[in-house]
Order: sequence, then C-alpha cells, then structure tokens
Amino acid sequence: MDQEKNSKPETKKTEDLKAYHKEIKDTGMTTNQGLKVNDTNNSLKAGERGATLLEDFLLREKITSFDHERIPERIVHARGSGAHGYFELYDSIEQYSKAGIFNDTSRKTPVFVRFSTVAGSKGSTDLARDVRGFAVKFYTDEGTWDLVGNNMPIFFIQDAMKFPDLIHSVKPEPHREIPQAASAHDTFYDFVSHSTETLHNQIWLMSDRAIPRSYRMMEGFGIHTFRLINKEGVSHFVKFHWKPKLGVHSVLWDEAVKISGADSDFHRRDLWDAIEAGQYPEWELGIQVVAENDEFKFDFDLLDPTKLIPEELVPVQIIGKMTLNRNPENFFAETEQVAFLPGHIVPGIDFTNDPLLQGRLFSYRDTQLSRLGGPNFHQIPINRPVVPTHNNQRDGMMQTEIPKGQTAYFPNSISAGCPHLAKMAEGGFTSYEERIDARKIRTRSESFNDHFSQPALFYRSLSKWEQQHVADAYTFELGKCMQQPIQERMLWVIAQIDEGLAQKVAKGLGLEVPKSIEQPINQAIGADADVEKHQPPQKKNYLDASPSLSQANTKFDSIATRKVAVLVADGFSMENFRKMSDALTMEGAMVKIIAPHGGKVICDENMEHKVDAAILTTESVLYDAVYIPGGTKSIATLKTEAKFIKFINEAFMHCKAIAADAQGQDLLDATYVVSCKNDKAVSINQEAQAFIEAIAQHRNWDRMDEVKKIPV
Ligand code: HDD
Repeated sequence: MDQEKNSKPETKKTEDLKAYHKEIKDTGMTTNQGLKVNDTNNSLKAGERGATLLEDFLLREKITSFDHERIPERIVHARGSGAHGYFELYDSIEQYSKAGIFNDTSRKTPVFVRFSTVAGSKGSTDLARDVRGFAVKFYTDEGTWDLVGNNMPIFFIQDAMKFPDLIHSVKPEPHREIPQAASAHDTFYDFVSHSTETLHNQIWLMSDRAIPRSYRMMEGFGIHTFRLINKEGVSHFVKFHWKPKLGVHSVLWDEAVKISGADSDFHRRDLWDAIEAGQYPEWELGIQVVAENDEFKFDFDLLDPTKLIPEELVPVQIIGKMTLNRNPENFFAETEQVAFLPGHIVPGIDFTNDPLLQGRLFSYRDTQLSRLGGPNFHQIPINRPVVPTHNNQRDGMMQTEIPKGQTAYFPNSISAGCPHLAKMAEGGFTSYEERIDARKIRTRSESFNDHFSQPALFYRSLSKWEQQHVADAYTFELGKCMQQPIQERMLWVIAQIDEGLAQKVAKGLGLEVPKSIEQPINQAIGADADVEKHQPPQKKNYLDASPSLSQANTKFDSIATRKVAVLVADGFSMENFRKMSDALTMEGAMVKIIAPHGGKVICDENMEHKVDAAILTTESVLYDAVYIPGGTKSIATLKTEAKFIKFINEAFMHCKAIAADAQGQDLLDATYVVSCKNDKAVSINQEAQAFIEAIAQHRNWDRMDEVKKIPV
C-alpha cells in the first residue's frame, strides 16, 4: 500500500484530469493574457497619493476575477467533500445487467464520490443532525453513470412535486434565516406532522445514522428501485447498497454538538487524512434484485421511495468494491464543480416509474444550468466522461471545444451521416420497453398510503441504546419548536409509530400525547390532508424486526483509522508507550500525543517526541479512545491540569475505551472512571489486546445509564 500511496494512484479519470492541471512552480506571474506582471501590490495612480486610474487593467483583471469567484451553492447538499477512486467488480452479473461495469471483472472503473450534508450552507458544520449525501460518478467505458444516493435507504417524500416544500420547511426560516443546518425548528415539524409520508425518513433522521463518526463509516443507498436490463432485454428491479468495510458507526449527539465547535470540518478532514495516510476508504456494492414477476408480492410498493426492502426479505448480494485512493487537487475545480445527474445512466441500467425519481430526472440538469452557468457543464474537466463525445449540440455559454466541420444536424450527407447512430448491438442506448396502459391522472397511488408500518419496523429493530438516542433526538428537536400545537401534532404521529416512544418524548417536553389530532389543523390544510388520510387502522407487521437496520449488528472487527489520544507530560513511560503504540499502529489505529503544551515532550528515556496537540487546542470528542501511559512525573503533571481530567471524563461519558498503565490509574482515580472500575472498556494495566478489542467495539453501551450522572 505504501508504494501505491507514495506514487499517488491513478485511474483513467485522474490521468485524464492531468491535462488540465496547472503547476504553479518555478514560474513567474502573468496576467490571463500571458503578460509578465512585475507589481501585484500597487494600483496605478495619478501621483503617489493620487486617485487610481481607470486605465489600470492589471487592477481590473485582478479585482473582477475576485468579484466573480463564487458560483451559487447547491440548493441542497451545499456542504460536501469529494475524493477519487475506482470500482472493481467481483463477479459478472450478466444474468441481470448488460452494463460493462457489471460484466467485466478486469476493469477498474474510475469514480469520483461526493459526500454531503443536506440542509446547511457550504460553510456549515459537518456534524449537523442530517441525512448525508452519497453521490458516486462512475466514469465507465460506455459513458458516465451517476448513482446519486444518501446514507439512509429511504426518502422523505413520495413525489418530486413535494420536494420544494420539504426543503423550504427544513431550510432556515425565511424571515430571519434561522436556524442554520438544523431540522430542529417549527417549519420543518409543521411540514412533517402534516405529511406523514415523511415519517420513515424522519425517524432515521432521529437515529444515530444522522450523526456519523465518519463518511467512511456510513452505508450508502441508491434508494429508488431501478431496473437492471440484461442482453436479452429482460428487466429485474434493483436497489443499490454501499456497505462500508469499517462498519457503520456514529458519534453521540453530545459529541456532535461539541465537535461542531472544536472542528466543524471533522468529516472533511477525516476523509482527507485517511486518504493521505494511505488508509483508503472502501465500500462494497450490494444489490437487492427482484424479478419483474414478483413486483406485487410485497406489502409495500416497490415504486414508493419511502419504503425499503428489508434485507431479511431480499438479501443483499455483494458484487464489487469501491476504493477511494486520491484526494482532489483543487476543491473548487473538482468537488464544487462536479455535477451529478440521476439521469446519467448506461445501457444495462434503467429507471422505474418511482415518481420521486422521475422528478429528479428533470431537476438535476436544470440546477446545473444556473449553478455552473450553462449547458456546457459536461465540458468541465471533472464532469467529462472518459470516452469521447460527439453530437450536434452546439454553442452556449463557455463552449470550450472547437467542433470542426460544416454540419451540426442529423441526418446529413455532407459529413457522411456523422455522427452516426449506434445500433443497439453496438451499445446504443434503448429505453426499457415497459408496457403501459394508463389514464393521465394527477394523484398518488393507493399502494403508497401506508406511512406507519416501516417507521415502526425501524424503531422495533433498534437496540435499546439506539432507541434511547431516537427518543432523545425527538425530545431535542421538538423541544426547539416554539409552537405547542406543532409539538402535540408530532407527539400524536410518533404515537402512531410507537406509543412508548411518544410517551418518552412527551415527558421530556412536559406535554401529554394527544388522543386525537385537532380538527382545525386539518381544515386549514384541506380535506386531503395526509394526516387524516393515511392513518392506517392497523400497522402492517410483515417482519417483527430487521436486524440489518440496527447499528448494533454492524462490523466490530477493526480499529483501523481510529484515533487514540495518548495523554502525556514530560517523564512519561517510554516502555509502556512504545508497547501500546506499536500494538495500536499495527492494527491501523492513529496514535496522537496530547500534552500540556505544544512542541516537544520528553519521555523517561530522555527522548523528544513531537506533540500532536496541546491540550488547550484539542477536545476529547475528536478521538475514539484514550490511553494514559505511566511515568510518575507525567501523571503528577496531568493531574494538576483540569482539562486532562475533563478530557478523560468526557471520553468516559461518551462510552469510549480507556486504557491506563499501573501508574496511570492514579490519574483515573481523579476522574469518574473511578466509579466504574469493572467496566469492560476500561483496561488498567492490561495487555494492549484488551484495549484494542474495546476500541473495535466502538462504545461500551452498558455504561450508558451510569454515565448520565456525570456533569460534563
Ligand atoms: Fe437531490 C443534489 C440525493 C431527491 C434535487 N441530491 C443532491 C445530492 C445528493 C442528492 C447526494 C448532491 C450531489 C452532489 O454531491 O453534488 N436527492 C438525493 C436523493 C434523493 C433526492 C438520494 C431521493 C431519493 N433531489 C431529490 C429531489 C429533487 C432533488 C426529489 C428535486 C425534485 N438534489 C436536487 C438538486 C441538487 C440535488 C436541487 C442540488 C445540487 C445538485 O442537484 O446538483 O437538483
């Protein structure tokens, strides 16, 4: 891996991008016209203290360029981070799809991936409680395929027509532009409580999935049911899943709030650092396949994007792996300008009539026109396919190509019919010929009407600690609502998911769960209000629980890339530190030295060690575990610094693994750890292995009730 890391691994796409790289090394400064510049600090003036002259083209070029540096941020998913990588197929799935990417196991298909939050602006915190975008651009040999998904397997609404309402409700309220990057406010819950189709995604939003530990530890989902089309033209329904090799892990809300202050770029930095360190993030691609004939065998509609297919009903088949191995050269040129369109598909993949997907097929192209300035956004280097493109589309803002020849129409004879059409056998795209016998009608299918069964399935499938987090999240979010009728309406809808959950939240809010919904609300929003229409007399229970929905059943087999804070001062035990540090780094963990000051710290073998962070500049929430090596002098110093005590207490409160050597125990005795010495994730004077296993478990949730007493 090291060799690969040093040489900065290339894909066909990163090779292609090199043609556009601009090295600014050993070069003099010029204007955009190539004129050598010898002063970029002073404008041209009429006399030393005189007015600046209009003639000053150097000033004008520099300032106008600066004035126009910004492009409109994405209306949603404005905050994001990207990386390059590649996708490899394990086994051909030609029985389902004729797509080259799904047939040819020898290919390394280049990808560019952008992760994002949804609601916040470009500069908002990474740790907002939010859905995360998971958009993958595959540069395939048959053209570009974009799988534009999220880290949750379902969406808030069933029809694209409602998207502007959903987004307007969650964005900062229009009169005072508050709150930033937060769903915890009246307008969002006003909308949610009136549109019960949102409840499934809403309860996922209240779960730990909304506060990931890392982009590298999230699942991704294509959400919609798509089609796979094989060589015979047979269609199968498919749902796409990304499964992270590191498992699915989250932070606690208390951490999220504090990380937002300590390092609001936490996820961006984490992704960048992991790739720079050669710890390449990996996900496996899985598919759930349903034969056309089985379309109606489920208790929900496959075209309804607010429903998932439980993995226990249709298992996920793992078909390949994506590796991210290269950071972008330039954030704006690549991550900001990348344009994902769900309408970018390749032969072998096709759409279904999911009404949310259908609307997206329009929206994404449309948004790039204003975001990237015109119809030629596909010519921006990051958006260019790795295969040549030829057609008769011409001109427009920022045309950077020079199409040669006399013709720009089809059919033509002047250019010998070029560009000619590809026959299907030559890979020409043909849409799946779906039989349709329909009336033109503006309505929602009855089969989409069950809004409560799957949120209830999700909640039932969570572990005790996950359920507690959901209750806490609802209490927090609704507690931030100012209007009691909205809070009560939400309590009523939550009660339709789970009565016990509603009671817990109501207690936290100091309210009662209403027995019914107030009439005036329904009148105000019309007779067709979802709240009335979609109350099923009984929730369907086609599965008691779906274990795959719970993070308690994720992978706990690795500590790779976990950050371990080592708390030291001068005189710390080098022998103990070396043993532990070697064991941790062998397993791929990142060991960070935290000391009372920056610069260097000296161990008991009189060696200098570089300090990674002075205690004043860092916070416990930025690490996964804490280790305290012995050394009498070191421990004595740490004990006198209140922030080290707070650091340990916080890690303990957040249920993290803590290890100390015999003398380190002295320091732990000054913390709340003293009250839980038998805790399975506290290892005192034990072999490194015990600590490693505790870190791999991510958290010790058994501690959850006990640590609530800690006043940090
Ligand atoms: Fe969307 C961006 C994911 C529904 C309209 N969306 C955007 C991005 C992701 C998603 C990951 C960011 C892409 C990037 O990194 O550049 N969106 C989804 C998913 C949806 C979904 C998983 C439902 C399953 N979106 C959706 C609907 C509409 C949009 C129904 C409109 C009708 N989405 C947009 C957009 C954005 C966008 C306004 C903003 C920037 C962009 O497209 O390029 O067009």
